[in-house]
Amino acid sequence: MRTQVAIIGGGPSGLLLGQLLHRQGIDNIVLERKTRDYVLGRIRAGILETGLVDLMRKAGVSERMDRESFVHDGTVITDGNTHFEINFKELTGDHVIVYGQTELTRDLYDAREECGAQTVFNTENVQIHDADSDAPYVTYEVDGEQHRIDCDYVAGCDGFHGVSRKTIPEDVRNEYEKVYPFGWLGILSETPPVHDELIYANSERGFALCSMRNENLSRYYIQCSLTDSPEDWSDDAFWEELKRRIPAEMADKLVTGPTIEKSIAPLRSFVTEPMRWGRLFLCGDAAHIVPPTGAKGLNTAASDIHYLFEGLSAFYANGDASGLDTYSEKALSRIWKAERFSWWMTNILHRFPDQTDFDIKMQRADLDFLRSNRDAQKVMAQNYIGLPY
Ligand code: RFL
Ligand code: PHB
Repeated sequence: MRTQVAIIGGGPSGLLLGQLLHRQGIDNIVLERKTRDYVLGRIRAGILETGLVDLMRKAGVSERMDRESFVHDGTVITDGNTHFEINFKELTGDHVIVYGQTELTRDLYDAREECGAQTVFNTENVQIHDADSDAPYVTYEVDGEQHRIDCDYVAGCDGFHGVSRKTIPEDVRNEYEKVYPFGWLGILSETPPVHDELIYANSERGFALCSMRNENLSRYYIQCSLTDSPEDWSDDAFWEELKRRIPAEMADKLVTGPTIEKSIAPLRSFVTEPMRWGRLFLCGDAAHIVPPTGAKGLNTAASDIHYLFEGLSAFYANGDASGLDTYSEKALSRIWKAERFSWWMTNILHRFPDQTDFDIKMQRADLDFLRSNRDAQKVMAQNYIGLPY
């Protein structure tokens, strides 16, 4: 088989790139290790920046998102029993939207099927060959049978555990990592959200987040120990702990009910440099991870896709390779700022096991400054709604 761009990974990064390229008449094949249903079963991000929304529109897949998503003009931050609002709209003129990653991915799969672009599921043993030559190719197996795709470029969109990043030789790769000493226990429940904006809560008992998917679907998280497993937490225990971590007036309004999903995610900051090696380009979680506190994971994946798409479009339109040559530099410059923001949000809102009284005073001072200083709020809002591409 031959294609112009071989895309490894059928998560949001790979699918969005595939759709943008397809609209531009650039042939591509997506290789996905799992099934469509498996990918759609993963409950992940919920907050989309305008940059990602615009890319979905450009890819022609925004119809349902435009209809069903919810605009959020601000967010609430709590410190113990007190709270304050960061009003994105007033501070920046922009907003974020709530639209689940699951729905976004479903829209992209539907569009891909509709336009007849090729996706191969259940691929095993994917290998990228000769990425540092002019003639790269990808091999993989399905049901024990070996296949080969010759291509011009390979987009490594296969997430943190994929093969693409590891294809770059170790002596070329620089990896930067910070692993946090706690996780997030997340639940989904068919209950109305406790508030119409997200609540990021700092409490003595640890962090909590009240998020949502729609008027009757809430997403809540609490900071938990890395040794916990979801089975350790009954629904009642989860709700009780969440109530203790948010201000009493909010806890009183919380509607509880059975959970329909419960999982634990570890928190990590990670960046690999460079994001390009020869004709291989890394995008999204394959190249970088942020702790979810700043809601930046999917949104940084989107900015990578923007830069790569612009580079590939210019190359196929008129042979101009300058966008591809500067891909890694441009993507990383934005990534590091999102890394900083996510790290900062994580630091000011969580309890750390080795935190001293001094550290807690510093956290309080940071929150107090944010509560009372409009410039600090503006910086926070600019980062949250997403830095320009
Ligand atoms: P994905 O989604 O991991 O998709 C990679 C795909 O590649 C496939 N794959 C392979 N395919 C072929 N061959 C191989 N060898 C392969 N190895 C892997 C996988 O099966 C998969 O389908 O990466 P992608 O596309 O870069 O997307 C990144 C986002 O999924 C991720 O950054 C976000 O979910 C992070 N995130 C959030 N991001 C936000 O922007 N806003 C949020 O509110 C937000 N909340 C979250 C989050 C992530 C979370 N978890 C569980 C990590 C909340 C949570 C709890
Ligand atoms: C979510 O709704 O899943 C969500 C929202 C905001 C975050 C992280 C996760 O910062």
